[in-house]
Amino acid sequence: MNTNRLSKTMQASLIKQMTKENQASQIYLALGIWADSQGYGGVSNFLFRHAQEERNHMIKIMMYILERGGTPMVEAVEAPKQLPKNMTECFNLVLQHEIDNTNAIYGLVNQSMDEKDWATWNFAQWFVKEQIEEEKLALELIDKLKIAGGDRATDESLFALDKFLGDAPDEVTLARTSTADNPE
Ligand code: OFO
Repeated sequence: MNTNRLSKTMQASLIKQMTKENQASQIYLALGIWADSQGYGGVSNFLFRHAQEERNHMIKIMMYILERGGTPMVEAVEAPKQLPKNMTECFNLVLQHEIDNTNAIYGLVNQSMDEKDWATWNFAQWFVKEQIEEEKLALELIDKLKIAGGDRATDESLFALDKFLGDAPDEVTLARTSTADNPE
């Protein structure tokens, strides 16, 4: 008896999304390293926390595939290609990345509808909601930087922004209940 409750195509798409989340984690790590090298410890800390969150997303999908009787796969990820030249570019990359990922999640939702796989449709809704939060967070970062003066922000205002992000309550536990220990 076939105990895999996922279609072959759905399993492949979920594995692809696992890889995308893992890739996202690498991107956030690279951005965090960049921010730290520029002296923005608060921003880098924020980005590192977010890298962990993206990894949790990968684990969440992995657990779902297992629960459905499927076989997840850990695929290779590419080294992040683009590093920012300044903080505006850094936050724009964050937003662009989140929008790309939202589109990938929408692809999963569409596929689950086409396949009438309502379990996966239901599972994917968590990510739809999560992406709303993540895009909102990225937009807020851009707004805050604009208020600080954007590319012309003074060292003082960048210092304040850096401190704010370093001290920010863990908004980035956006995967809130999902961790490597508890991938809900
Ligand atoms: Fe996985 O949420 Fe951002 O990309």
